[in-house]
Amino acid sequence: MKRKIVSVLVCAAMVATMAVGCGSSSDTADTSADAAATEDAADDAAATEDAAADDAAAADDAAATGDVITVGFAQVGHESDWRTASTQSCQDVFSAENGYDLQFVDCDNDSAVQLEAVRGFIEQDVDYIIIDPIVSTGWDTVLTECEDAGIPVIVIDRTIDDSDKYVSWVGSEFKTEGLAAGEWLKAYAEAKGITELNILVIEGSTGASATIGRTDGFKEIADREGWNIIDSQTGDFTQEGGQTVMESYCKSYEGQFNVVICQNDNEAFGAMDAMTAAGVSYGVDGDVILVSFDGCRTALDYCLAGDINAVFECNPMAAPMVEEVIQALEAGETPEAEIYVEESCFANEDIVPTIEVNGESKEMTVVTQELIDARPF
Ligand code: GYE
Repeated sequence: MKRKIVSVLVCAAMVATMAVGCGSSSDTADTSADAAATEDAADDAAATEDAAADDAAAADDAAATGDVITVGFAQVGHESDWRTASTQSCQDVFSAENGYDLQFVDCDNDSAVQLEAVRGFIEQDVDYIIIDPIVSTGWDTVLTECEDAGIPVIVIDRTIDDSDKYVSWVGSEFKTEGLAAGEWLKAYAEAKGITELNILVIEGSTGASATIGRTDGFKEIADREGWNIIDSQTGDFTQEGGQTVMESYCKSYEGQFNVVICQNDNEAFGAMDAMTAAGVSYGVDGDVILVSFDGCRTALDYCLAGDINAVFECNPMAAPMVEEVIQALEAGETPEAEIYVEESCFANEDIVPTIEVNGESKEMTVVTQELIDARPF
């Protein structure tokens, strides 16, 4: 099977740069910085206007020649910051200006709604269907219907594990993210002289491949190291879910835990509120090591502030890669079957420079304000 790894960050940065025109260099001398920034801003505005005019012209051309590509996207829902960024990325890429007619359905984390959405796209006879599968199973029947209708399906983000009737999948290695969190925790505890780890996990939505992969990866390290995972319950990838689970953990396991692993940023925000309310300290100066996955801007703000110790990135800006797949199909080419996006790992402290995951060395990037400011999501 063909496998390709793409740095979405680089692509996302390119998109961001294109959207705002050429940014000013941070090396600009202080005295001229303001003037240069003003000039840059004017240039940027002009560039943006030109780009918008070009896009509108392209859209008119596409409409005139009947070349508009209709894409149906069955999105998981709107449960997290990550999801919001993913939706935005798709809407930006599959815009009218770019020659697309995007039929977007927010499935509100309901698998039945998602199946219905896909069947609706078949009825509308869209050109392509993009699915971010809420759960990884139960797909073969509807994908067979897509195949019978001759509509290519592209899977984004979470995986489908019980059918291969789709062209390509574009997303992240969730198990690797879990392994990375485990390897970092091992090295961090050693560096801090912490000998006993008593861990609470707040899982993502049940049946989602992101949850399954992160759980398996982290557990593999925990089992290898003989750590105690006290409990592991779903917070459904939401802030509210994370808070509710953490409130109950604080009552049930008072004084018994020193690590909380949240399988996404928003759960970590909820867990922080619950721990604060229960008088439990967390983060770099606290009693509890707090870890999250995703790495959207707000979570990195908390990491920079020391409230979250480490964040394992999951990159939501995959839509440009999906567009590449569609463009390959339009050109009669065979796209890659699996396209993995590259991801980083972030920490507040500079005491674990690298970790080894799947036999490869991965850098732990220390979060800075500049890094957050430059972040596209
Ligand atoms: O981690 C979470 C979102 O499927 C990778 O879903 C995605 C996950 C992400 O709700 O924030």
